[in-house]
Amino acid sequence: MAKPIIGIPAERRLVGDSYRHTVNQGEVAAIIKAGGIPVLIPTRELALASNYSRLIDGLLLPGGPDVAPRFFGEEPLPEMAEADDRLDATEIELIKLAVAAGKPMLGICRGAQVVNIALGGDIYQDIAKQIDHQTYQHHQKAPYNQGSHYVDIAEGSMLQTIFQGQQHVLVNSYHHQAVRKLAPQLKLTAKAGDGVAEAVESKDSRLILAVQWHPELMYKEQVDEFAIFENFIERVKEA
Ligand SMILES: [Mn+2]
Repeated sequence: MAKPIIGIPAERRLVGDSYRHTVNQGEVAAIIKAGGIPVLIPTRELALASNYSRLIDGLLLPGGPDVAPRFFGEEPLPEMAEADDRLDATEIELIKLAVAAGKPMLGICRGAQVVNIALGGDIYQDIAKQIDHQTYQHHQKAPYNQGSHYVDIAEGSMLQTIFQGQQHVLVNSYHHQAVRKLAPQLKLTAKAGDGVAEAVESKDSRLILAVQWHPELMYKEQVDEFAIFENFIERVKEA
């Protein structure tokens, strides 16, 4: 395969006095460095999701706002932050289409949550509020290119290969939501010492890897974090 086309849903944001479709520079740059061609997907036109899905070879689900809880059958708690239901609906549709077409996915932060929701799982709307024991600081105050808490990586996972057998890895953390009930086709492959889910993967294939942390903010200094993107491009090429 020539350089694979990687779709990245672009969040709508108010910048100054106009709305813009935006994607984090780190994700665009990491995909290019790993040998892919990023294509930004607008997220106001759900009806075009199938057209975009046919255009791409792989789907990167980036960080972003909270997912509206109606997509997993709940009402919003007071701790919910901003949500955008057209972004949610577009990403959920793109994920279902990618699964149906066997197009590999990489989820980052919100991306891990929305993949789990799209495939039938759910999330904590707010981990500090809803987990009944003291959790770590998952919204770190340290600079985002620094690791702040450790995660434990599961035996036999893609992450274990990516991190060359290391079991205990320092990652950054910038989230207040997390995967709760796993979708049937996913398995938990990393968690923090407080029990918070930090990565999920497909059970029986190499279709999905999604991490709760932000490798796009660490890959310049950390080769193992860049290996997450290299692994993604490899998976896309072999699909
Ligand atoms: Mn975390």
